[in-house]
Amino acid sequence: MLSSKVSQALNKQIELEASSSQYYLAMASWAETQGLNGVSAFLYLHSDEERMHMLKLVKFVNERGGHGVVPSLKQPPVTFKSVKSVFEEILKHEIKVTNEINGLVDITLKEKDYTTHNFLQWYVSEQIEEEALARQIVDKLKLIGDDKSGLYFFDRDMTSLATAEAATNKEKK
Ligand code: OFO
Repeated sequence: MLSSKVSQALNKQIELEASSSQYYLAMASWAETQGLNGVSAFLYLHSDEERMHMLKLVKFVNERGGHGVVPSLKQPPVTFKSVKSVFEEILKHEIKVTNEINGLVDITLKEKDYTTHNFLQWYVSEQIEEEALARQIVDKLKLIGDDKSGLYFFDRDMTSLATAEAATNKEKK
């Protein structure tokens, strides 16, 4: 049985994962309108992944006698300055998520809830991957700078990355 403190903290995380999904969905839709099909494919997938993170938490909370609450969400931005700014935002957002997960882990230790602590280890590893990937993409975009043909090839590479991510996600489920 979850303590009310842990249950509240997990529900806060449910909200954060749901808003991540919504945020990345807005980015995907914007990228699609810019003709960046590889970038948008990657972002649509990333949005789905965040929904899966949320769902995993909802199910865990319910299994442990709590109630996973579906949150109402703020509207994410509609347009973005550039592809680089999109991935910089993602990196910033993922760093924030990592901090929140660490805070959650800390709460479970204080509450001596070792089951939830164990469950959260999946999120700890996931955050390492998510931050590393975002960082790698931002670095690539820095190299490309304002080079239009560089962006064209970047978008093409993102299509392959999206395909590879889709295969990894299937394994993770
Ligand atoms: Fe759920 O990992 Fe990103 O936000």
